Amino acid sequence: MKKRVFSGIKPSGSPQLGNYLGAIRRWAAEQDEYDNVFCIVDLHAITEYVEPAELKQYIREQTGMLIASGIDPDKSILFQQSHVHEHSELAWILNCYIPMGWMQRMTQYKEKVEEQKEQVSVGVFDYPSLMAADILLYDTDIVPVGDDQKQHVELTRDVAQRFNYIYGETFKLPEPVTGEVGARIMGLEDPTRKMSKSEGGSGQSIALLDSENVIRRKIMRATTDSQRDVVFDESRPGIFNLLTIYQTITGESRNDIENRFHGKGYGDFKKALGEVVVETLHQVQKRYAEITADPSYLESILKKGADKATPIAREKLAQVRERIGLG
Ligand code: AQP
Repeated sequence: MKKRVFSGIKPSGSPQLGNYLGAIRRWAAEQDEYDNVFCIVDLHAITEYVEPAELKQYIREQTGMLIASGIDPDKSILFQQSHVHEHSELAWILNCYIPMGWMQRMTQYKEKVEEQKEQVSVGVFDYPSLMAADILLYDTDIVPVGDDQKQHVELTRDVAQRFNYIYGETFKLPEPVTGEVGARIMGLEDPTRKMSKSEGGSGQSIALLDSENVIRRKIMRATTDSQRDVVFDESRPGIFNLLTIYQTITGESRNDIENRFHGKGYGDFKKALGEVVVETLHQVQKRYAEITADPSYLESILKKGADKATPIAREKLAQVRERIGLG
């Protein structure tokens, strides 16, 4: 029996290089090793306002990009979260077993509160409960996450344990797994903040659909420092991040990369990095254009995915309802 992996991606913007290097590329590479469930988590995307037309477009982009990056919808389950209503229902049930204090400790929530104060939505607060439902519905063994999401998987384990303790063995406890290199790609303008979709239009993020020239320009303008040596030095976050991107894509060792650019300046390195990124994304973009040429193709993939996910989710939810006396 292969281990089951649940991976979610939020259609809150156009997918960006951090999503690709930290997550999607690895999901595709490890696809045959596991029994995979890939979910376009649209209910998570609406925790912050997104224009309806844009949301639809982002759902298409995420789905298309997963397939263009090598996810095979015949081998794996690939579906849209809101098409399987059991996610919302289990999230509500889990809410009733999660103490407020656990949720208040979530770093992502605390960061949003810093930015948005009392305007932060209840959905943002409750995000980890919905994420726990996503994972637990499918008896997930492994959740591959960037290190920013690890805390949410820990909370998932905690609530599963609490439920199992009260009602008997119901949920499998998932393990979070983070890749070592590329687990956190930082922004190009401000390398102290992570690259994210919501900043796709700026120089901070490289969108997977950016043109070759835009990619090169964003990299050439990336923030570095006043030094010259192209070395992995964590105290210089700009160049360190660019080198990490280079290392993640090429798979070369830190030593080899430093030797290659020894005696050269940041300009030469950035040019080389631009080419490496363009080359990688070119293949994905080409495939994406082919997939999206037929407007109904992605819809049919998501429909088939929901048809595969629903019976699994329905069975688990029925068991939960039975256990708590709602069945
Ligand atoms: N900068 C990043 N470096 C490495 N991995 C990243 N991931 C996201 N950003 C980086 C990983 O991509 C997967 C899908 O992420 P998500 O869409 O579910 O949520 P997110 O982490 O909130 O992504 P964004 O791009 O930062 O979106 P916004 O701007 O909407 O918040 C996850 O495995 C994530 O760790």
